[in-house]
Amino acid sequence: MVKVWAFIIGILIIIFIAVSSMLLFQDDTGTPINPNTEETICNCQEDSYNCSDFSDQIDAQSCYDSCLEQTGIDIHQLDKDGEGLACESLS
Ligand SMILES: [Ca+2]
Repeated sequence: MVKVWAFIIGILIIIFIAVSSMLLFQDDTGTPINPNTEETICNCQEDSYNCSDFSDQIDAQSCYDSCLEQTGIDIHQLDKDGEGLACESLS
C-alpha cells in the first residue's frame, strides 16, 4: 500500500514539474518562448545591411518586407533589380 502511494505522489510531482516548466516558458500572451531562438532584429532606420549579412534568402526577404512596410523604400537595397525578391543570390 505504501508503494502505491509513493507511486501516486511521484506521478503528481512529475505532473507539477511539467506544468510549472510549461508556464515558465510562456510570455504574457501565452505564446511559448523558445529560449534558443533569437528574434531577428531588422533595423529599418538606415542602410545597414547587405545580402551577406543574412544567413538565407528567407531572412533577407523578411527584413526587406518589414522595412518596405515601415519606410516605403528598399532602404538596404536588398532588391537591386526591384522585382520584389530580396537577395536572390542567397536562395
Ligand atoms: Ca531582386
